[in-house]
Amino acid sequence: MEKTLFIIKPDGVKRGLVGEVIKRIERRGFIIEKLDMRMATQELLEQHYEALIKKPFFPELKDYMTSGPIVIGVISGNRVVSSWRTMMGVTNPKDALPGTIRGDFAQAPGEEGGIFNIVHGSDSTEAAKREIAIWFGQSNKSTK
Ligand code: DAT
Ligand code: MG
Repeated sequence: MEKTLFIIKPDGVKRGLVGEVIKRIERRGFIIEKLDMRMATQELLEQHYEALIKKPFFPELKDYMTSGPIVIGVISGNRVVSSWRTMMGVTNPKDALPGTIRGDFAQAPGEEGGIFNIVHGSDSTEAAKREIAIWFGQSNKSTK
């Protein structure tokens, strides 16, 4: 069964959207395999967003992702990687369709620039395997 990594980012947790996001996952019939609330670390974010480290917005992205606890998990189901991406909506909430999580709950970047888009999902099955190993591998089973 295909698996993907999802994250409810600090803005999603602060705004009380954990239940809303989990409800959508369960309503769709996906199975929650793992679920944890924790603080992201700089080290894990640098591995997770490896491809973005050189981008000008990376420092801001790290600040955002460490601004509060995240809820992180693994879900499984048929074609869950692409289905979850569709459920999230596109990266910039300005373009995310109503009905998607980003389109229903997030706004276009403001003057300050950052994209606060509530959720993360792996963008391919390879990325899912890599990201699950980063966050739930031997050395990171739990922060507790
Ligand atoms: P996604 O989260 O849709 O997979 P991504 O992997 O390209 O998008 O980028 C990861 C996160 O980085 C994204 O959710 C928000 C932030 N980000 C991406 N592009 C950005 C930009 N141009 N300015 C500011 N933040 C950006
Ligand atoms: Mg991505």
